[in-house]
Amino acid sequence: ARPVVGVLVMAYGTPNRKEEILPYYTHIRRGRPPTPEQLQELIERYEAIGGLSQLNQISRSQAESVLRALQAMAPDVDWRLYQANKHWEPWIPDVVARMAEDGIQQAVGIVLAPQGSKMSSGAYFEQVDQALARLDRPLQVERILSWHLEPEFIAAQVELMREGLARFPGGEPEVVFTCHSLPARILEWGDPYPEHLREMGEAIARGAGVTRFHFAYQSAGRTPEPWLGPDVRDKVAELAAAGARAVLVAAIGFVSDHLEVLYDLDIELKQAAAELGVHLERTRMLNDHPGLAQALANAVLRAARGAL
Ligand code: FEC
Repeated sequence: ARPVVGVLVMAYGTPNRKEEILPYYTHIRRGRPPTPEQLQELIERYEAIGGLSQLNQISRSQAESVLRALQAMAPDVDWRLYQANKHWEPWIPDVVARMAEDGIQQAVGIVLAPQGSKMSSGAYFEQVDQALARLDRPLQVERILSWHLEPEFIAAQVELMREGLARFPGGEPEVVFTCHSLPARILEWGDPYPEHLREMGEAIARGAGVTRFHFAYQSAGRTPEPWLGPDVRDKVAELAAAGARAVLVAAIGFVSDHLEVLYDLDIELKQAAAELGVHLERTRMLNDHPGLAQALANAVLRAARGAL
């Protein structure tokens, strides 16, 4: 019989209905409910992008494409797909429990965000570990903590970068690569997150022949503690002050169209740039790009072959 391998594809998660925005926000805040003002502000951001985010649908579709790529590359394995979310259903701990109930003994886990950090991909695997600790049967999960330099991923990003550059026929824009910000205390433990952003950006710039590029963080949490910077809004203001009139932002820390891209960049940042006299564009997100599924499948296959 073919060996059975579970493929646990983990995403951030988003509410599926408006009534779910409050419990979702409360979960992100580790159980502390937001104030009515904070909740209202988040509802308004969702309304500005059409009511809700399509992230759950996109994540599920990406996971299904990974499964198809694995089946095509390695038909000698019986791949079983499990998709789970960090902040909304299907919850990671429930899905891990279901894998065990289904008799899965070997699995590979991967997160739909390329770079690694104790506070990003690491936090997904903490949820996996908590679920594993409660199981009464063996389930081995190989962990892919980052896949930011997978060649198929970089190639796909290079293609989207070239397409973005073509929107500036007047000359090369300043390129700004972004990732979601994290609390700056991750630097105290030598977290790889900032280095992963830099490595991804450098590889994409090299592939697309970009000569002027910068790094920034976006969407920092609304908490008093310091977050990684520079914030992308400050970076664009700094470039504008230095005379730049054209900026291309590439949100390479994300793989889908979701709130942090469609609102924070396409609405908020574009408006701030316009006020500074800057023409700002954003490269498209990978979403259902076949290169993304292939990159993830390659990483999963390598991890599975190492474990079998
Ligand atoms: O489309 C959607 O509905 C979901 C969009 C979404 C993505 C996303 C990705 C990441 N986050 C990361 C870390 C944090 C930290 C906090 C935090 C807060 C929020 C809030 C919303 C939200 N995040 Fe998120 N994040 C998305 C949505 N995130 C909504 C709450 C309101 C706000 O602060 O804007 C702060 C928590 C706290 O207050 O204690 C930390 C990281 C990623 C990218 C990697 C990944 O996908 O895991 C890191 C998509």
